[in-house]
Amino acid sequence: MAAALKTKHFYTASSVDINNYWVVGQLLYGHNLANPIPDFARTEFALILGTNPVVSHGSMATVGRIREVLLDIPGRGGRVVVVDPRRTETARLFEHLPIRPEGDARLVAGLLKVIVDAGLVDRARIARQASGVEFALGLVEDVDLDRVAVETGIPRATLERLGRDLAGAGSACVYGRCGASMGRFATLTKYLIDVLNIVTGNLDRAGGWVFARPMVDLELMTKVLKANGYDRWRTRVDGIPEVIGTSPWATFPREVMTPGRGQLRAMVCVATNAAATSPACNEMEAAFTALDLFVSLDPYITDTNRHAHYILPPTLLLEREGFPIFTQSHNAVPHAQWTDAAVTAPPEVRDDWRTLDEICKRIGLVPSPAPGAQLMGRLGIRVPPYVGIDLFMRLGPDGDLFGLRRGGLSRKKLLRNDGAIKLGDAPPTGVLRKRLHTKDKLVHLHHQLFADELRRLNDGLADDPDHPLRLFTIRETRSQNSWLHNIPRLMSGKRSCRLRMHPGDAESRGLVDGEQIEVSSRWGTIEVPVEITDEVMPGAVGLNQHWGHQGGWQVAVAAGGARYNDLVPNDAELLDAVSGNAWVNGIGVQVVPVAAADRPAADQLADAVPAAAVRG
Ligand SMILES: Nc1nc2c(c(=O)[nH]1)N[C@H]1C(S)=C(S)[C@@H](COP(=O)(O)OP(=O)(O)OC[C@H]3O[C@@H](n4cnc5c(=O)[nH]c(N)nc54)[C@H](O)[C@@H]3O)O[C@H]1N2
Ligand SMILES: Nc1nc2c(c(=O)[nH]1)N[C@H]1C(S)=C(S)[C@@H](COP(=O)(O)OP(=O)(O)OC[C@H]3O[C@@H](n4cnc5c(=O)[nH]c(N)nc54)[C@H](O)[C@@H]3O)O[C@H]1N2
Ligand SMILES: [Mo]
Repeated sequence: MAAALKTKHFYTASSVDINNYWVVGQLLYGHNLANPIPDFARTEFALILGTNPVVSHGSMATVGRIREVLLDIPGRGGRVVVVDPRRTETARLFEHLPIRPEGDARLVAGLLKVIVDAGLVDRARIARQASGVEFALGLVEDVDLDRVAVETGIPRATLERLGRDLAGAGSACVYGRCGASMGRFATLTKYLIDVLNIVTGNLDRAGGWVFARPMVDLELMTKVLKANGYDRWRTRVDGIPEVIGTSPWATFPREVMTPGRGQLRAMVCVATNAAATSPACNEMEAAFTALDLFVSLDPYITDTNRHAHYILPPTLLLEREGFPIFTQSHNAVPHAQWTDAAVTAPPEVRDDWRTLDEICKRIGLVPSPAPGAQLMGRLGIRVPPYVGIDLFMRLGPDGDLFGLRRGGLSRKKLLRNDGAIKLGDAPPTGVLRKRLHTKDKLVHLHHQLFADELRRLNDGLADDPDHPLRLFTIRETRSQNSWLHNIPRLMSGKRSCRLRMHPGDAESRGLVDGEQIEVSSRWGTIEVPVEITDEVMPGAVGLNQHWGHQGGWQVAVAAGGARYNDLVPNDAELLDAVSGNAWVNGIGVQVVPVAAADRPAADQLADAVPAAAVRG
């Protein structure tokens, strides 16, 4: 639909946490979606930064039973090192290396420096895989390891040992996700992580940094549709580079509020609660309220679409046919999946694609980027989106070639096979040249912008003395971002939104466990209770994501809590300038007890919650 509208006002949740991957994919491997995955099942050494897979089950790496797969690494004599400001559910099971939030770019640069200085880089091997190797290695020449130690909170000796161990491991993979992707240097961090995987000789090697074997080649599909790319145009108000044809959510409020040609006046939202999940919630809400037309496809009345003119109900996951089009690109065990509806949907709901198609019909659009579909659409033939996916799968390397290849994949065959077929035990290796989209079939490491980013990192990042604690997000097992908070069974037991703080930081502020506190950043203030725990490192504080709901979902609203993203800025100069990812983790906050005079008000607030729910 966005392609048919030829609009630049096309936004996705990836612009909060994944655009850095899309940019590095395009610059290094020649395609946004060409992103290697960690080969945990075969590795000797996994270094994981800013990810809590025991809770999240991984991201940009689709690994079934990921906890067991990781536990098997030390089980067979290998190591897993978890870099995280909090002793998470994952960190508890392995070696934990606490890091100050937003310290990752420096840590990875420091590890590279250690490895280069120790002469552990096999330059000849790497030159066969990549160009610009000297540029990449030269970047870390001036890195000061003592400064890295201060900025990361990781002692220099630990850093040096880690670098040498990583380079010396028979195979290793370095993997960074949300905690390493939602800061001002998200793309630089991701770039350095890939460089580290490459210069340690782990690219395209078993147990290293490998290319998954998907059921549908999304890289090819998006290429055919000319959808992939980076910086082909910039956003109207802030001048932020486009990433795979989309604009960052953080720029949305200014696109609505700033008059002029191209001003955003109407919005269709599919499956997002952006007012809560994107930076600067209040500005997001004001923008949604200011639209001439706001249509939301969502099963709930959420924080976001309570401002909508229309809310259209979708079939839900188990009520519709589906295939994991996005996550299948990162399958650690090659397989294909296509499942049928498991339960019958109520008659008044529709699949999201059908609702969009119906809207498009009424405004004379064919919602497809494919010229073939456009042509058929004009002849009155509407092609469901799965037809295109099935076509690509059937013509793909494992496809049935419309009957020419016996036992090959098709939608029909998968549906007949209980929805899934395994295609192999592990991702293929030795496929680099085949998988690269660059003309010379080399990984391109030379990009001046990363040198500029590193300089920006070294010059900037002064701590704000008024907001000395660094805030980071806590994702929960029984939530899916913002939207499982309305299910009574998932909300049962001891669940609450609270700020986790180290005992030393609490003591210096005179805070007691459980007391109501005020958390403020330069951009906002919220109130929550504090939990004092040495799970969190000194100087950092952790807060659940996406509580403090408003809207018609009464259980969610009654759960109370506060919105993390009220504290988060959306200023253009505070985003990751390269990708537009938001600065969510590592923002400076101050914490004080709720003033004695305010206490009755806070109590009243608690009493008022059920009333708010009823109003909703
Ligand atoms: N149960 C559950 N599963 C989910 C989701 C969910 O909400 N609930 N969401 C899904 C989605 S959309 C995604 S993208 C994935 C995300 O999957 P993950 O990336 O594994 O997600 P998180 O649990 O947020 O892990 C981020 C970790 O980074 C740490 N961290 C924060 N700041 C920093 C930092 O500056 N440096 C470092 N090194 N660490 C830091 C946090 O303490 C946290 O443990 O999970 C998916 N799976
Ligand atoms: N502070 C902070 N902010 C973050 C993050 C963080 O770690 N910390 N994480 C970021 C990340 S990784 C992400 S991915 C974003 C997520 O941001 P969003 O995608 O905006 O968040 P969700 O809560 O997943 O919203 C999903 C919406 O889809 C609806 N829905 C569920 N099923 C269906 C369906 O079948 N059809 C339709 N039409 N709607 C459906 C749900 O009711 C819900 O309203 O948040 C980001 N924001
Ligand atoms: Mo995400």
